[in-house]
Amino acid sequence: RGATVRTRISNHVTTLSRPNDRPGNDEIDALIIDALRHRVGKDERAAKPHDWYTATVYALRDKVIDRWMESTRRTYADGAKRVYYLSLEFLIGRLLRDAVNNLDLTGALERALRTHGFELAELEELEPDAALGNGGLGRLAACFMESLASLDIPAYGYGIRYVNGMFRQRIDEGWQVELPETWLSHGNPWEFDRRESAYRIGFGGEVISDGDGVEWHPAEEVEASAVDTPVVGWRGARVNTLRLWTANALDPIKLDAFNAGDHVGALEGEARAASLVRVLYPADSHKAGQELRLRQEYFFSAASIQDIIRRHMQFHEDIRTLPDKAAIQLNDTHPAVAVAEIIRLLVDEHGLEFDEALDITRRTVGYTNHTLLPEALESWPLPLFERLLPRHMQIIYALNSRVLRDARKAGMDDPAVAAISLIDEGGDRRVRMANLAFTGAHSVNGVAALHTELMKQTVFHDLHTLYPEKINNKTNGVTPRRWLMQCNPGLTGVIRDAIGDGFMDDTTQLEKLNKLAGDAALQERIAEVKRANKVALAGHIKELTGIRVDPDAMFDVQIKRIHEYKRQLLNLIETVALYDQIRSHPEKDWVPRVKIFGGKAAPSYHNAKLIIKLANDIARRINSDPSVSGLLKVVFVPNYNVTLAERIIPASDLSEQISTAGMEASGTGNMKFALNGALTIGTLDGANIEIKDRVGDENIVIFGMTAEEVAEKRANGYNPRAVIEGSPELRQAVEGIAGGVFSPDDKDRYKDLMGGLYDSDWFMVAADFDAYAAAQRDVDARWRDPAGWRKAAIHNIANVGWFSSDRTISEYARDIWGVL
Ligand code: T68
Repeated sequence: RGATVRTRISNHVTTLSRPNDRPGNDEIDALIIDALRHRVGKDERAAKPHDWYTATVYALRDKVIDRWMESTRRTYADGAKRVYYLSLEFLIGRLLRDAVNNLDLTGALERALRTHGFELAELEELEPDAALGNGGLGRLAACFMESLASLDIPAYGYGIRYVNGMFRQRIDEGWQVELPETWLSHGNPWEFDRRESAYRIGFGGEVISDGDGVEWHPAEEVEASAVDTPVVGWRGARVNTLRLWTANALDPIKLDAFNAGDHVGALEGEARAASLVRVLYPADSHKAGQELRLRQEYFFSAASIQDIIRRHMQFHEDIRTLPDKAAIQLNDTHPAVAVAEIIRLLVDEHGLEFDEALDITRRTVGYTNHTLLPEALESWPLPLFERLLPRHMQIIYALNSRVLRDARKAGMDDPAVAAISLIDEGGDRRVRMANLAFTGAHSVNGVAALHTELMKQTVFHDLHTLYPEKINNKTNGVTPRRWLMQCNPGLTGVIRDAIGDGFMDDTTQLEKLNKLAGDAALQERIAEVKRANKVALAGHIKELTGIRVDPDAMFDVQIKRIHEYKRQLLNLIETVALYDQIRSHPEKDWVPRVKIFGGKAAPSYHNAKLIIKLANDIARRINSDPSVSGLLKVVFVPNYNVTLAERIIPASDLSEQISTAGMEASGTGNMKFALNGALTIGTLDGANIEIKDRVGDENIVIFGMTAEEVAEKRANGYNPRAVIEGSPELRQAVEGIAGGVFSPDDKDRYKDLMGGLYDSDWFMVAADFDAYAAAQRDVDARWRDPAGWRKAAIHNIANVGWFSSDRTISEYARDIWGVL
């Protein structure tokens, strides 16, 4: 059952659905002009487009503030439990359209701006894309914030206000070049500085225990200060807060040093503080490992926990009622040190016994796991951890001794006990953050059904045996406001005409489209919208890359972080194989395709960067070969981000979700594509499985090994060389790439990359190749039957309403947080 977003809006809240509540042009216009004059400081004639953009945001913010305060007052008055979502990443993208749409002000604002000669869409382009995240994990946090507000659940998101978020990607001669993205360079009109909400965060130093207790005397301290951004729910249901921490030195300038002539040393404290919030670590699904990263983790976790406890004590006075009033969700292990921080505050500052503190902590905390990849599981060298956080280290030992005691009591053997331990004793001793999060939480959830099962069988096997009630599944979702209504107004309009607007409050109502899937008129209208979106994207691609693509060709899209397990390489090799086939059999009835790739590689991830270069090398060769022109084009879109996704997804025909089975925890792009009427070609991995179950086997193209088969093949010895040699198409493509067909300027460029396929092929590219190629020919066959394709597209739209993040959040609220 889907969540209906309006059911919880209490009577005294005005929803914006009533027409008389909508401000006319005059009100919003007056707010904009006032902001332009008094806050931007420009008069209408002197104002530049950017000034109008800023004034528009200020005007909207003013409309939001009353609701924001009202939401807060209501929560205090009800004494309601709050949700705190701790995440080192929030990949928010632009906020203007989100706020306008959720406040139902689109029409009024468009009219107001037109009287000054501006289009809303034009001003939207001036907003920087806030990329305080890497990929899926960060974008999920942003969708969750929007759904929490839409479901009228009191919530705070807590994170870091990075000065430089995700880097900007430039493609130079086909290579990725990373540039700093300066999203704050023109100021950020959405945010509110909360200097009064500031906390001291300590690092290092020593722990002194005497008869009365324990005192931690940090060697250094910085101040964390809050910067708030309002998050508006659908129809203005509620406005929640995204609270991002920035850092200041306690002593911004050491005057004695300055006066003594040490002008740089005098500012060192400020520089150290600034470095904490300077950059987002750009490695997705990979641990960062540097000391600064651990400092960032503790900095934001400690500030958030202090803020949560201060708020609790202010209104409820008794720390023991914390679990009744606060639910803290850890987005992966990045905030796992919060477990130790809560216990520390309860024991050292509130005078509780350790066991009671642990019980309160566990009842308050939930942990979400997003990956099983061993290279992504965080652990910190014990000496580093102890040097930076000596008191937390003691607390982790105390927690560990209780956990190990439980394990022994349960009769577990040595290997099981070693696997459960919070300390990895193999080699250099390390603190295992996943084990800390697991043992410090009452709930541990995976993000798709398969992923949750694999958690139980693999990384958390022994912890699950010891604490079988903790692991639960919460399949991911995406917000339909951003990922359907805002990014695809054309499709939204057609759906509305077909089934009414109930789906806007409950996306499971999209199911009403199922019985219209065969309706030729509806198929036609949806196809027209898709074509218009493709024409717009083609124009954008021309602008970005200079490449001309045909909007009538199939747009076949793989956009996501570049990672070997996501297998962009499988797609690229198949592209080369197709290219070879078209040239050998020009007489065949080939389906014209545009292969679109986009995504960033972690700067230190050699193979991922090489895959980007390969995509660009393949594109250059194929796009300039007249023998396939009109049949095959390859595009690598630079600087893939949320804003680009909003343009590409509504214009896509085919969604590539082809990870090695068992490796993609869920995927969320897969949901966005299906919601916008693309068909999926995918493996039985992550949420693809659940998408297949909902859209039906005949409306999705599944290929390749299952997770079980992958595990089996890895265990029983897999010979990729034999596989490559046994598949003529694969062999020709791999040999071509390895031999320099696509890199005449450096014939050996891809020798090692291809060599890796022959030698180990961990990601099973070769093993799945023939199945993938066959599935692509099946896609061709479907495309040749336009009515069949369109019908399948409608069934996709109709049946993925369940993947709304409103549904996901309702499940967290009910099962983990106890707030619904
Ligand atoms: C993603 N994880 C999963 N991690 O890969 C994806 N990691 O399957 C899932 O849909 C998504 O989470 C949401 O659940 C990530 O995006 C990271 O970005 C990351 C960042 C830093 C360190 C480790």
